[in-house]
Amino acid sequence: MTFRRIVILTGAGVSAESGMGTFRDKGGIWTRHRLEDVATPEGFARNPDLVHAFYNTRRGALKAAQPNAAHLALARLQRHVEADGGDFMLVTQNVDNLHEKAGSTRVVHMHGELASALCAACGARGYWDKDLTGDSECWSCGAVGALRPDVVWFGEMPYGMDDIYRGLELADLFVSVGTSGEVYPAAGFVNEARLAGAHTIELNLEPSANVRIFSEGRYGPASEVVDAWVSDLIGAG
Ligand code: BV8
Repeated sequence: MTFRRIVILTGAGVSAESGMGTFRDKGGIWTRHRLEDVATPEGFARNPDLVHAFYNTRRGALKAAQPNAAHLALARLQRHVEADGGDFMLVTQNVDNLHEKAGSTRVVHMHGELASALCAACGARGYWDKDLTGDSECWSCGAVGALRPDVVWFGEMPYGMDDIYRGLELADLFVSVGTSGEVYPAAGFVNEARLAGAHTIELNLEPSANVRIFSEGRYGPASEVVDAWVSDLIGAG
């Protein structure tokens, strides 16, 4: 079965073996930080220094983090599909840059990126790889103290939704990798894809909340399962 229009959705599980934490596993990020305090606009308004520290720590970990075999396999799949004239869209809930480090291009970061800052005063968004503090100055408008992490918090509109829904409408294959299926609207994408007639596959450490919606599932560490699935689909790289 050859697929010509593929949409991939990844979550924290694809980066787990690269040392970036997941959120809802044992010892996960939401077991050590209250989501309400560090991943909502209200939490940022209440205590910006706490939120800056939370994201500065994760941004600081980016430099040393390396992509794993799952990221590399997805980049290989994109090259193969596009060389064959097919369409490939990689949507990630992750704010790390490991897909890019693995060679993926045009990655849709629906929840934003650690290596980007957003100015609440002028709306500028741009590359930022240092710590953000209340004294950081906007490169565009010069405002001091208006810069925030360019990530999508709970209650905020994810990025790229129009492009994502268009991709799901046209997809003949939707693959979800390393996500618990707990956060919307990402957790609803498999339904959109099914309605469009796409074949749907879940590649995860264990069955997610959405397991019954998928046509097919393969379970185990992403570095093994994703690499094996891509090799089965297009041959070993
Ligand atoms: C919004 C910020 C309006 C950056 C994050 C219904 C419809 C619409 C909205 C809602 C709804 N119901 C509730 C809502 C509101 C809310 C929501 O979903 N709440 C949840 C808690 C119920 N959603 C929102 O507020 C969203 N905005 O709705 O706007 C709107 C409405 C409609 C249409 C458009 C807009 C905004 C959500 C974004 C919040 N920001 N992150 C950051 O700090 O990172 S979300 C947070 O959870 C993370 O960013 C992460 O991306 C996301 C999802 O988590 P996962 O990636 O799945 O990670 P998790 O730890 O949960 O799971 C890891 C998985 O990996 C597990 O399955 C595990 O088994 C597996 N795994 C582990 N190790 C491995 C592995 N797999 C393979 N290999 C391994 N080695």
